[in-house]
Amino acid sequence: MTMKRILALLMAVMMLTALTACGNATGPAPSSQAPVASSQAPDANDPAPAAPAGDDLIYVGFVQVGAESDWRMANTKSMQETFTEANGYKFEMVDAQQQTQKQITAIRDFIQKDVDYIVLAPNTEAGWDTVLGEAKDAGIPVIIVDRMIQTNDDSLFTAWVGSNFLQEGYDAVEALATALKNKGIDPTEGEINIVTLQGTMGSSAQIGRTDGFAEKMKEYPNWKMLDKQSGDFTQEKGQEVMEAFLKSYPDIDVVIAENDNMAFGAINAIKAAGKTCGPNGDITIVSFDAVKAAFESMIAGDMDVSVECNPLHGPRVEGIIKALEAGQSVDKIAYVEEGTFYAKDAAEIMPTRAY
Ligand code: GYE
Repeated sequence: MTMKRILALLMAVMMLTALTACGNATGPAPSSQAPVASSQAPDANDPAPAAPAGDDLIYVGFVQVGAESDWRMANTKSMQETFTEANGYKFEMVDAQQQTQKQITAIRDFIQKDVDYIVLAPNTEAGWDTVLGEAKDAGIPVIIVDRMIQTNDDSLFTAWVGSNFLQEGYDAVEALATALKNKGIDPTEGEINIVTLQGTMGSSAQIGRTDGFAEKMKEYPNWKMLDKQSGDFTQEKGQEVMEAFLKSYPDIDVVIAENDNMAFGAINAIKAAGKTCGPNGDITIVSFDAVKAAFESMIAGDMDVSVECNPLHGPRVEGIIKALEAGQSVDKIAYVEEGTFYAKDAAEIMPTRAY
């Protein structure tokens, strides 16, 4: 047990003794917004005694979006492999099945359990102020990972780490221009008909990718966005939406899939409709994430390009927690570096990929 924790425990015992002596357990709720954690002695109105002796684990409650995609599974794995008991953590994860309301309930449960840190991967951006205010009042630091929240009060979270989704949207425009050139098509010539399979509406990954693409594609006046619809980041819904698109639009040149799994669904739909896609096919497939299965799809000749989104946030979140435990300040906002991968390079790069 660390010295800090021995002291914390001692203080807690002293406070409890004092409490029992005067029998007064009322008083205002603690409202410390400083990113203090398990090492802090409990407030006098804390109902429970301090952690049992020998328990010096840092208690992390992780509110995950769901299990909708390969990206998400890699993200969950990264968190689980980082926050192990051997590394000094007690880790609990809630899979919110892509429901923001379930995430809000999960945060309230973690507040009840008095975790040391709440790590939140928000499903959608809006509506967090109340529940994060409750976490703040309870003195529990909130670290946001992956997608972002919308708020006017940035004291509601301690730090955020994730991807620059708007940049990814811009990158997808360049990715499409290059993918077209790679198959001998001049991206500035002729009408290029595009459909987009959007992610979960209202999530940062959807908003950034949709907006970034829309903004930058203005550089190509010959590109036409025929339609956009959400496939909720899943292969199944991606396939359904693509089937409907293929019925409505006989002349689709490009599919922008806001994640790899929806692209896999779209590819199935395209093949089932008797059409072709990929570097040697008629329909160009641009995707996001660049998970291993996307490399396989590029090697198989189905997908043209994937704009990378890195899910390995476990060690990044741990870095933030370690710094906070050591009383150091942390970056409020930290972006992850990302690249773009084309079918022609996929076989060579695939063995180096970590997810
Ligand atoms: O692109 C998608 C997942 O928020 C970056 O969520 C994440 C996205 C990712 O379902 O595959």
